[in-house]
Amino acid sequence: MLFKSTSGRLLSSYLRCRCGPSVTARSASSFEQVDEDVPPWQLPEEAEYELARDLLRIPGTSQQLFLIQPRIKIGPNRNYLTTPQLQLEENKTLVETLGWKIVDHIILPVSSYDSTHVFGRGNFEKLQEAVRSCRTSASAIFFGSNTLKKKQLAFYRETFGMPVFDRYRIVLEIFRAHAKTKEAKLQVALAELPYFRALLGGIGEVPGSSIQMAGSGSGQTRDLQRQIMRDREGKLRTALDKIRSNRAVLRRGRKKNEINSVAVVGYTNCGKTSLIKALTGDVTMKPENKLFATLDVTSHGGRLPNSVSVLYVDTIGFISDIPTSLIASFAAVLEEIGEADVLVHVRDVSHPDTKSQKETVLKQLRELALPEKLLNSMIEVCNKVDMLPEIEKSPEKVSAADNAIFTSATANTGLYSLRERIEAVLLGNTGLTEKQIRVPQGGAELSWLYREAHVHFLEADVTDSQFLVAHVTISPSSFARYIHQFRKIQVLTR
Ligand SMILES: Nc1nc2c(ncn2[C@@H]2O[C@H](COP(=O)(O)OP(=O)(O)OP(=O)(O)O)[C@@H](O)[C@H]2O)c(=O)[nH]1
Ligand SMILES: [Mg+2]
Repeated sequence: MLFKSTSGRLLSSYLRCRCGPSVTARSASSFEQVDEDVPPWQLPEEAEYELARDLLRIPGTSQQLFLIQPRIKIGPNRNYLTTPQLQLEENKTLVETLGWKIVDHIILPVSSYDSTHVFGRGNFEKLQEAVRSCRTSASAIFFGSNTLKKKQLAFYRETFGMPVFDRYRIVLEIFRAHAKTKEAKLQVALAELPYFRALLGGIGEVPGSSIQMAGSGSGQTRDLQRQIMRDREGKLRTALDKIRSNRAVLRRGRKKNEINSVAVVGYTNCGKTSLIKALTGDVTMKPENKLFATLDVTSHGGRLPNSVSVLYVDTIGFISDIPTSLIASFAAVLEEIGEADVLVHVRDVSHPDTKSQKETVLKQLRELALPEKLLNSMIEVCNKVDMLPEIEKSPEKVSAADNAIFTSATANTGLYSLRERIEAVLLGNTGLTEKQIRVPQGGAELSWLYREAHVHFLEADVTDSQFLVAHVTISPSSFARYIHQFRKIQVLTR
């Protein structure tokens, strides 16, 4: 209740500023509640968010959910790689990640996602019966698939008289709960807007809310709601643009200094953070056994066998049955993945749904329109092999590419092979080459190479003790500069 009156007060404040005196409130009390400490021209970000939630009647507290798990029997939406039982398990994990509970569930065959009921008459009656029997324990309905249409949400809410969450909403709630940095919070807020906007039109009047205006009708209320969303989007984008331009500066610096990056992607909870931690020894990284533990794009320095330094980029996990636009709204992820030199796709091959998870990631990556070269050279990593029985540890058994690398991030196995593969792909994608260059002992050439290239090791030149042979990895542009500066060089291998 406190929640509602806060929102009512803030909306009133907002109305005064945006609409001037021509818009009046039906309920004088909502205006009387205006807190003069809140400047009418500026809503605090959190309050605006709460307002949006209030408009949609999305409860903020912990929920006891009745889960409806749809089962698609035929048609293009049927996923033959998974089962309703596995989808149900994942939905339970999503809910538990929030600290909420599933009190009961039902698996029902879908009649049509285009119809309001979604299920056929007989199944719908079964559903009504099941919800009725757990009426006292359930506080909300969780429709365990994708995004419900406005009319479907409204219908289910009215039929069962409780809030209804779809899968998109649950994932957004998790994002919100896990976002720690300012950038992540802003991106989550931005990701929510299309969802709110899509639903607003279907809501009209907000029963039980103080948000009702005299003579305005639902159309005007909706216009105002949309205006609030537009204003919020503008503010969020401006704030994000600032952060993004800082990131771009950092990336340009990295490119200038020829620091290569390796983007690590994969289904949520597959072990991306753990793998980067194992590859880099970065003890500050905190892998967690929960979905969407990572919501910030972070970079971690590591070295390849040829001693080339790279930055491993940790990213947000993918998940099935969610519009790709959700990930796409995390522009930082896209920018970092798109500009990476190597893409590593990590899989949890111990997961019963590993094949379907792989397809989800590949499909969503394709939708993100990443550079062809990056996608075609992507390295598949089959992680968590320590959890697999010996007999299952082969590419065919886990539907992996023949050249996939098998790792255990926690038992530190397969890491050297992975580094070697990253090195090979990096050389192929960037034009970096390995060379042996003859340099005078103690000369400027060697210092230059140490500064501008990656020197693996030096050996004595058997033909002349005044010289050394430097084994280096060098980019085409650095090599051109080296030739320009030290014209009398001798390159032994190319
Ligand atoms: N047994 C085993 N567990 C692993 C392995 N790699 C990761 N884990 C565990 O899997 C869980 C998830 O690991 P994370 O590294 O956080 O996974 P993630 O892909 O970064 O997850 P999100 O950021 O949530 O998408 C943690 O409990 C890890 O300890 C592995 O190779 N073997
Ligand atoms: Mg992670």
